[in-house]
Amino acid sequence: MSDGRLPIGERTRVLVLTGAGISAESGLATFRGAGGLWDGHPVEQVASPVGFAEDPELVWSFYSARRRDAAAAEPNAAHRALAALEERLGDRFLLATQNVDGLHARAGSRRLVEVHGSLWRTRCSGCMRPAFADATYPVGPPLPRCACGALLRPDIVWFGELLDPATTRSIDRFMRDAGGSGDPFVFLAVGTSGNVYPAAGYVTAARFFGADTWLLNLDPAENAGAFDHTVEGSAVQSLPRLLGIDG
Ligand code: BJW
Ligand code: ZN
Repeated sequence: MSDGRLPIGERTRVLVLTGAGISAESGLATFRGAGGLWDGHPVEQVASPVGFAEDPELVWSFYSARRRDAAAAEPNAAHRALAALEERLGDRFLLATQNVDGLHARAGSRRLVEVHGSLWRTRCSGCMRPAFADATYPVGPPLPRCACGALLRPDIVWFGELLDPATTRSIDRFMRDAGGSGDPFVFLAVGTSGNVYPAAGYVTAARFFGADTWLLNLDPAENAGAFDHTVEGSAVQSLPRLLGIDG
C-alpha cells in the first residue's frame, strides 16, 4: 500500500490472527527465541498431555505463573486498535488469537476466538465436565481434582490435541463467507512466528478464499513466504498506523 495502510474499505471483510508478539509489549514473554517462555523447559514437558501425565505439578506451576503474569499485564495499543477496528467493521471482522492471556477481551474485542484455549478456564483431564472459569493458582501438592477423581488441568490446547471444533468452524465459515461474498477480503497476522499448525496454515486458506494477506511481525516468520505483504516492526508502533486507527 502506498500510504502504508491496509486496504480496508466500506465492504472489506477482515480476519486477524494474533500470536504472542502482540502481548510482548504488555510485558508477557513470547514462546520462541531468547528469553522465550520455554527457556529451560522442553516444550513437550509443559504443553503436552504426556508432560502433564509425567509431572502435573511442573505443568500447573508453569500455568499458574502465566496466570499471575497475565493478571498483572494490561492490554496495549495494538490490542486496543483491533477492538477499535471491530467496532468499525462489526460482523465483517473476526479475530482469531493463539494467545491464552485474555488481553484481547480485556481490550474490548468480542468477535474473538481463542484457538489455543484460555488461561482463565480449567477442565477435567478425565471426564467430559465442561470447562469452567478459574482464576486460582494451583501449584500442589495436592493438585485440584474433579469430582470424578481425575486431576483438573488448564483449558489449553496442548501439542497433539485437537482445537475445539466450534472455534475451527467459525474461522472456516468466516473465510468461506468472505470468499463467496465478492467483497474485498484481508487477512492479517500479527506477532506470530508461524511455527504452529493449524494456525500457521490460515494464511494459505485465506489466500485460497481470495484474501490479500498481510503479516506484521518483529522478526521474519517461518511462514513469511506465504504472505502477499510483510511488515517488520513492533505491533504497538505499527498496528494502529496500519489500521488507520489513532493509538
Ligand atoms: C513481535 C513483538 C512485537 C515479538 N511486535 N511482533 C501440520 C504440519 C506440521 C505439524 C503439525 C501440523 N498439524 C499439527 C501439527 C502438530 C503441532 C505443530 O504445529 N507442531 C509444530 C511445532 C511443527 N500442532 C498441534 O499439535 C496442534 N494440534 C493439532 O493440530 O491437532 C491435530 C494433530 C495433532 C497431531 C498431529 C497432527 C494433527 C495444537 C497446537 C497447540 C499449540 N499450543 C501452544 C501451547 C499452549 C498454549 C499456551 O501455553 O499458551 O500454543 S504452542 C505455542 O505456540 C502456543 C502459541 O499459541 C503457539 C504459537 O506461538 P506464537 O504465538 O507464534 O509465539 P512465538 O513465540 O512463536 O512467536 C512470537 C513472534 O512474535 C516472534 O516471531 C517475534 O518476532 C514476534 N514478536 N515481539 C510484533 N512487539
Ligand atoms: Zn472429571
